[in-house]
Amino acid sequence: MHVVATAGHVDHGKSTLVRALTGMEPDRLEEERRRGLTIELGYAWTSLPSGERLAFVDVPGHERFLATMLAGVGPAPAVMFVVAADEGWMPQSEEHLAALEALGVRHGLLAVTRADLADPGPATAQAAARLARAGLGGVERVAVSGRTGEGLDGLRAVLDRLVARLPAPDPRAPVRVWIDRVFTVRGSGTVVTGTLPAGTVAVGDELALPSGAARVRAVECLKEAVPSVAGVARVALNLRASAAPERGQALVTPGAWTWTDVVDVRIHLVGPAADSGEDGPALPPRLTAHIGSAAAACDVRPLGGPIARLRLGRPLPLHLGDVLLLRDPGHSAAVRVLAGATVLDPRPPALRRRGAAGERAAELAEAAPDARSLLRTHRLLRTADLRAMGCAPEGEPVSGDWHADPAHWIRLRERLPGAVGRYAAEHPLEPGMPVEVARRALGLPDRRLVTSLVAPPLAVHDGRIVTGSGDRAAALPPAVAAAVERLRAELAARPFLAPEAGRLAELGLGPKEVAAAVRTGALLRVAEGVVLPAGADLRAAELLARLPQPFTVSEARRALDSSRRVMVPLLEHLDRRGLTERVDDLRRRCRTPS
Ligand SMILES: Nc1nc2c(ncn2[C@@H]2O[C@H](COP(=O)(O)OP(=O)(O)OP(=O)(O)O)[C@@H](O)[C@H]2O)c(=O)[nH]1
Ligand SMILES: [Mg+2]
Repeated sequence: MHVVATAGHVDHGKSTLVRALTGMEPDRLEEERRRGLTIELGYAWTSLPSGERLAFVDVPGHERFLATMLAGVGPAPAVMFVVAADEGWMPQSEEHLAALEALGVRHGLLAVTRADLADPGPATAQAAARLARAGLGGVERVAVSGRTGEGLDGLRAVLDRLVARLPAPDPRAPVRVWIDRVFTVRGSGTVVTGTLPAGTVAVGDELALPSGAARVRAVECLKEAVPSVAGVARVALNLRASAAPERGQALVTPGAWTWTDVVDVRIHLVGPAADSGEDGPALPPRLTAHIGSAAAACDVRPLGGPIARLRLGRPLPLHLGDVLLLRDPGHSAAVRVLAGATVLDPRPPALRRRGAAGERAAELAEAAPDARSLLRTHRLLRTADLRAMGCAPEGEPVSGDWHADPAHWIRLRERLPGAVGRYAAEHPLEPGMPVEVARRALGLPDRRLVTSLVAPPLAVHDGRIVTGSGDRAAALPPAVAAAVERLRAELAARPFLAPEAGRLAELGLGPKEVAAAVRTGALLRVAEGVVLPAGADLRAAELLARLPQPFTVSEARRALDSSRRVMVPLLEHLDRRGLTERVDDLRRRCRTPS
């Protein structure tokens, strides 16, 4: 099915035309019929000659109901612009056209109605010229009368050609239904209606409202219950929600949108505002932003040129490329619609430094609404972030589900070896830079990114980034190497008499230095505080093998000319290495290594 919204000056015959086309009454309220005026959005539908089904969202033309008009036009992909032949172009014609231009509506038709009252020629020419200026120059025109039915068949043919040209929406797109009506049905709870522009809603789906989750209990499309419906469609959804949904809220696929109250946008002035403006947006600082059926207070901060930052009165679920309509809420001039604002970044960075606004504007001036532009700003984004911001990731992730701006990734790759080198210089006793420290040094959000940046000659070993040169003993700082040499010299006579802790410290071998020397293989630590020159364990096993087997700790101690303090942990170390083994509580024997 297709959805077309009406537009046009008050009383020009929009509702009459919808009624004539569909046989349905778009003005449902008693008050509307009494006053002969549309107040609320009206809904009616029909089948076109081709068999395509078409639903109308009939909007009010009265200037007081502009917000309602915007709620109707916002989600509709095409418009039926109505101008009365006997009145011609009028102020709300101009205002509605400005709204269509701001929203970027590119599909529609011009119906010059009440053609039974006046020659439609002049009004058609006048309206066509205006539409052309607003980017709707290509639309077909048709003269009709809602009263006599003249021209209606032609209008139906025009509608058929219009809907045939509309782009087919993606049924797998994330759902966003801007709620335009809420009512309760006795016995079945809350029903919301709206236009589903794309994606699919099915019974049982869990969607999200600002107040929380909402389960779809039933789906209706043009008054028929259906198991599911794909956009474009008018839908009525029976919901089970924790809090009552409201008009102006959006019902969305969870996680698929960025709920945001700050966005960077490109401003596109429309109507009279465009004629008066120079090049930058001369907008008042406080406006109302409309999207879908939502209206939110909005502060405008110009960043430079057409780029501005909008701060919204409440968070809205937005995507890159969404268009917000900006309207002057207090202005009494004929046209209050001032601009369209295309979202270039739904999660913009804070602007702290002097000059940051100008830089940001320059950065966004050329930006296309795509993943590449977002990554240039955000540098690193996860797949889910990109999707929630409204774009499919391009290319392969650099690590896990992380995508990177290519230039940024190259810079990181270049920075990592320097950071590792500096760390090694500042921490000569450590075997390498902890990955977590590197993560912080590079300002990265995830350790996996660091790991992915590591390339030869760097390597990750035990949670540290090491230079893969292999000769790690060579990495021992000279002072420590010298201390190890002094220790060897001292132990030359009695190589198994490990020095006491105090002596180690005198030699310049504190716990850190010992750890480094052990790591490089210069020293052997058989127990906490018991340190011997490397290879002492193998030498001990050789000597012990010459003893009568099995032997006691005391016999071993005498054979190695050592002390009990050293001998007990040394023998346990030899047990662990499989060089000796216990025979009973007192004795051990040597094992021939297999
Ligand atoms: N003679 C004639 N009168 C028409 C025609 N179309 C509408 N009218 C009359 O014009 C008046 C306004 O028509 P509506 O259809 O309510 O106009 P509207 O554009 O929906 O008005 P709003 O919704 O309030 O903006 C009504 O009195 C209609 O009967 C037409 O083609 N010929
Ligand atoms: Mg009407």
